[in-house]
Amino acid sequence: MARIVIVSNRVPTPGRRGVQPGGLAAALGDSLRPGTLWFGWSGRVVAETPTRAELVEHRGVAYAMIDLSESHYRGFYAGFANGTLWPLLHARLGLMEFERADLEGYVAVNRAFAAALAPLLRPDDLVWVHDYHLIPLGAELRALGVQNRLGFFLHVPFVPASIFGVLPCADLLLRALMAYDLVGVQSEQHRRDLRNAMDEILGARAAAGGRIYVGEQSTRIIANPIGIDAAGFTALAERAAGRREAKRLAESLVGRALIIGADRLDYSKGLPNRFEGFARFLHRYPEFRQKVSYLQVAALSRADVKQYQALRRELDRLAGDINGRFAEFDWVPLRYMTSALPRATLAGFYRMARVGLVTPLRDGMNLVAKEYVAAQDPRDPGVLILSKFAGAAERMADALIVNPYDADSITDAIARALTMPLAERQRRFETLAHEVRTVTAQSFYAAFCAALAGTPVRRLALAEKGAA
Ligand code: GDG
Repeated sequence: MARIVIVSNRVPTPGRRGVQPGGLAAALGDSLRPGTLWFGWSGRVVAETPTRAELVEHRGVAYAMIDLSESHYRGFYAGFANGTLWPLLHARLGLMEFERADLEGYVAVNRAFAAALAPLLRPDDLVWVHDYHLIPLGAELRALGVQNRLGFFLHVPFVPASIFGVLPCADLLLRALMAYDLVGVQSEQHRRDLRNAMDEILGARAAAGGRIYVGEQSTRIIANPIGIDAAGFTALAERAAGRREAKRLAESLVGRALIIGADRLDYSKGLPNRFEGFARFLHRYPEFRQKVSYLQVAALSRADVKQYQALRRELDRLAGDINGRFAEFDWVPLRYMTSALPRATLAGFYRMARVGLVTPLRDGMNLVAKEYVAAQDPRDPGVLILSKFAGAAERMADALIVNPYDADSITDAIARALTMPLAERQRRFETLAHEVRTVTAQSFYAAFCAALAGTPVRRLALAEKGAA
């Protein structure tokens, strides 16, 4: 079998899983096989970006990590990736900033990644590049003569062509995607949006087998939803429910129903809207006061990007408002924390929660929705409240689906979840659990690798070989 080479912006610190929040590392970490090479940024910022990666091996997996210079880090990571592309792809044009210098930094880092990765590649490797930080990487590898099959997966949503076209370099990025043999996105809707953007912005032509052409280059776009290690997560939650932290939380609840949310502190996750929905719940359904506790874990993320600092201030204020308005001397309705919990502790807390609140304004998939379901006790399952704008909603219609822009829809869903009869909770849980056990981290990984292995060898590469 061909070696799989994973490339992502951040390489998880080998042997240190479980504390860092973030969907990509969680899902890929669950599927890694010995023999795999994982390449990416070390997380270190140094004086100058080196030309070679540092290699570390852990449990048969090779990790190749490269440091970044301060200016590369700023332009690439804080600038173009998280100041331009992240808001754009989450349809938040008002938060998007564009600077040509940042784009240059973005391309320069992709070039540096390609130069450090190319010498590590073997001819048969399947190279699988992840996420919006690395869109140009494939084209940079091709420019160095790399002929391997190259795949790309976008973990975040794609947007309609008219929104993507706002980006001054929209055509450059779409053309860069054409350097890959296979492009995966999370949902059918994102696939349609990307296909339309290829048509409208690049004038792509459809060909046999679902492939599209732009000039001589061809690729295929597939919807390949990501999942979690469902069996592993259920076992983790079962074990964690008996541990000290779960007992401490249960004691602190004194019989109140737990509502839980766990997200990176990110504006795509709709936390202010969720807090507003909860505040209205306490206002409109006063009979539930004293009867519920809402725990929101909002682990700090990208704290050096200014939009994230503003969001944090806003949430601090909203949390203070809610508790100031509704708390009583022996009851605090909202418990809001910005530090991350260990993964096992979180799993145990999900299992105790009567309601899981997952209300992003837009999300590629959202793994918390799947983790919450996997953690439930089938005999007495909790209820998932899920935003219609999470990729997860496409296949999880048995959650209580809400529009997070309408705070009252969150309010009503909380009330409905808290009063839902056991039989209905069980029925909904069964179909959701079936989905979570069917589309897993492992099935995601295997399906993408099989589809990539099945793509034809590049026509361009063959022509080049023939010419040599
Ligand atoms: C991107 C896309 C897509 C959260 N708080 C803590 C913690 N977490 C973990 C969760 C989950 C992960 O972080 C978050 O994953 P999501 O999928 O919800 O979101 P993103 O980080 O935005 O991920 C997303 C994903 O990529 C995969 O393709 O689904 O749409 O945006 O695993 O449990 N983990 C720990 N402590 C916390 O406090 N340990």
